[in-house]
Amino acid sequence: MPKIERERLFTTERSGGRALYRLHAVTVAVGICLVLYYRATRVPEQGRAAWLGMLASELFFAAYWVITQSVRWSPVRHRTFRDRLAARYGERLPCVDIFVCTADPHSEPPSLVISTVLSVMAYNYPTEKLSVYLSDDGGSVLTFYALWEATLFAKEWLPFCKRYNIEPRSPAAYFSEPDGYQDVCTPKELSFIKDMYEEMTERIDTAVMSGKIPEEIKANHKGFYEWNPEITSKNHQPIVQILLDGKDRNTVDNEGNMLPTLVYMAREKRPQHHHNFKAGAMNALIRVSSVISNSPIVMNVDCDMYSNNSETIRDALCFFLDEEMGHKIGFVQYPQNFNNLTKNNIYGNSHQVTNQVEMGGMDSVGGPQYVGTGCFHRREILCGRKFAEDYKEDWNGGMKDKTQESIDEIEEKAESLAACMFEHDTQWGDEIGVKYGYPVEDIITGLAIHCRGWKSVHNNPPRPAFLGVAPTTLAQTILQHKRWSEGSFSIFLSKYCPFLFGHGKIKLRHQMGYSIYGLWAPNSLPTLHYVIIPSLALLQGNPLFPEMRSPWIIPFIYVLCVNNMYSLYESLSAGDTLKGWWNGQRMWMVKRITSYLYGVIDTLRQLLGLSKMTFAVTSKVSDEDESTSYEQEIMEFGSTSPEYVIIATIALLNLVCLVGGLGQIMTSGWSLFNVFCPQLILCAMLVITNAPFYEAMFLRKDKGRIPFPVTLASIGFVTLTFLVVWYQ
Ligand SMILES: *[C@@H]1O[C@H](CO)[C@@H](O)[C@H](O)[C@H]1NC(C)=O
Ligand SMILES: CC(=O)N[C@H]1CO[C@H](CO)[C@@H](O)[C@@H]1O
Repeated sequence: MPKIERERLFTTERSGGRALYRLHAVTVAVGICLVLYYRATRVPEQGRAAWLGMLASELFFAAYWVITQSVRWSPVRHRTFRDRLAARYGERLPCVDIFVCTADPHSEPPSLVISTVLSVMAYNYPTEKLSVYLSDDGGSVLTFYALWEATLFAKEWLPFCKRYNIEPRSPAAYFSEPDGYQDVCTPKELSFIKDMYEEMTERIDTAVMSGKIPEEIKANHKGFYEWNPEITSKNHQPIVQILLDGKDRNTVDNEGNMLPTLVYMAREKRPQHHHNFKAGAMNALIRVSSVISNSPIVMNVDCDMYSNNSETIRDALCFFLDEEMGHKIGFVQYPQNFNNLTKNNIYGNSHQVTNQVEMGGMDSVGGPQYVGTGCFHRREILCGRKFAEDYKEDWNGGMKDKTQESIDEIEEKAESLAACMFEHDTQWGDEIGVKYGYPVEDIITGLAIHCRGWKSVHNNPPRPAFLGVAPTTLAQTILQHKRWSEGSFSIFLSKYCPFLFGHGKIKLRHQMGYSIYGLWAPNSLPTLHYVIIPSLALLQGNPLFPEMRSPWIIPFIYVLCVNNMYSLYESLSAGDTLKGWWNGQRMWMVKRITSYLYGVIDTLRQLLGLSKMTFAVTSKVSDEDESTSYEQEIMEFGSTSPEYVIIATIALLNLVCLVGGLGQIMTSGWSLFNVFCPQLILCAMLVITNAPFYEAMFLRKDKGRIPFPVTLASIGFVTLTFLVVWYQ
């Protein structure tokens, strides 16, 4: 039979300008070699330790630069063809399970959680093939109550979305858009649905505030009686409640269309059993869903990441159902985009460069990492299946209509799968499901999938598929990066180190790509050296760079300028502004001297057995003052925390060194200028970058300034440093 050439459901395009990029990379590589050669061959007698420190730092930076080239060499991006999917499959599409994870009703408000749930329930997809699961690790009746309210609201909301084809389908996001939604329907309809939504959120927020559910509401659903006064978030039985089951007459919307299945799950928690954080919740969801819907495709999102595009499921299926490549693809990862970034991105949280360049680059060498949210998996792969060339998925899997059991029986079975003891002596968390034991378990889960032979795809459509909430304070940003860098570094030092675990299984460039994140944390030490030592040496009269008239200065300047210009180009072409790039550079330094430093220290403490792994949820609520200064792009400090002392100390140290250094040069003649010019430039650049910190220390009067004790402590540290340097 002749093979029929079918049109592909997706295409892969290489980024342009790679020849130019590679040429540039080669010249930078030459520059770096010259710098290292100069360092290694001209170690001075005086200031030997500082010089060798510079050498070590530059060696690290050089190695890290080489690693980052793995993803920049040939990034790709994809385009999908949903029209071809529709022409070929119509509505004969696979069933899809969607997991939403939440952990705590106070840092993740239930009204926000259900907006996310409603946005995924409203996907443009056959509802009988869609099941939505909410995992509540807080085990809170408040979250259950909010979800129950959502089932009532969904009966109006889903038909409304579909009738007027509105976007986004998260009611919170839709109604908070300043304008644009007025024209789609009659004002009467709009005010009806809007009032309904606002009354619902008010009821939920009131319940959350008081911590209690009104008795008359409890009578509406048997699920409420699962909670009794003894239940705490850390000690309760497994709870699985099928709120909408896709069979019952109760589960149609007000136009008579079926609603998607909706399930609430709080897995069992007991103080004596370790619950393995989100990985534990994911694995419980995989099992619980297997007795309810058992769809072949599983998608998971964090509770703060709503769907901004109702076509995303069909979009992702263009990859899985593609005849030529689909059988190789294990998961489709969407980037993390945020809906509350400010124009210039004061805390450097836009991730656009990561999304467009680095993830696209990972895609070209074997596939992006699984980042734990916004990802479609094949169920079988999460359950440990190895890749085989002749693999063929049965897309008709799923069991919604096939089961004859009653809801009660199914719930009981599902609850037994969400019990603490279930995983005892099984492969769950190791060979099966999401892995346990590491704070960023998603990364090793993805790595293991790649090592079993599967590819993954990074799909970054122009219109973001999911929108989350970026940290809106400096403290949250630092905490989030501490968690990421620490988690990735501890993986790098474990048996899951990409170079060991991936050896012989995935490409070298893929291993290097994974290491970009694994080596975030150790970047802190060379960076600290670079922002402290040359400035101090300037004050001491100790040159650490070639003088301006020496030809050796050329590679230093070349590498510095070209790297910064390239990073500026990368940011601008990813959609950032010039000021946004500049803010990003400042945050790059701040993260390295605080988050990553803490990441290194904590990882080493764990290795030595001095501390246990903990998991901090980044709070998604911020107070009014903080939000205002975030919108005005003013850095917010306010509290006295040690990381602010580090930031302030380094800022102050550089200021003093710059002033002192300039003073010395002016008094002792311009011959010194030649020798110390590079250090002056470095120091001056640091001072300019740090400008907002001086302002926050000495000029600002508002609540968000750097508190006086922090300023005082940093003055103390700077003085101490100078005393030590002088009298050593
Ligand atoms: C979300 O999607 C809409 C289209 O419905 C688009 O206009 C908007 O830019 C997207 N939001 C963000 C933050 O990109
Ligand atoms: C949840 C949250 O913090 N949302 C904020 C995102 O940022 C905008 C300002 O750009 C705020 O208005 C939101 O409250």
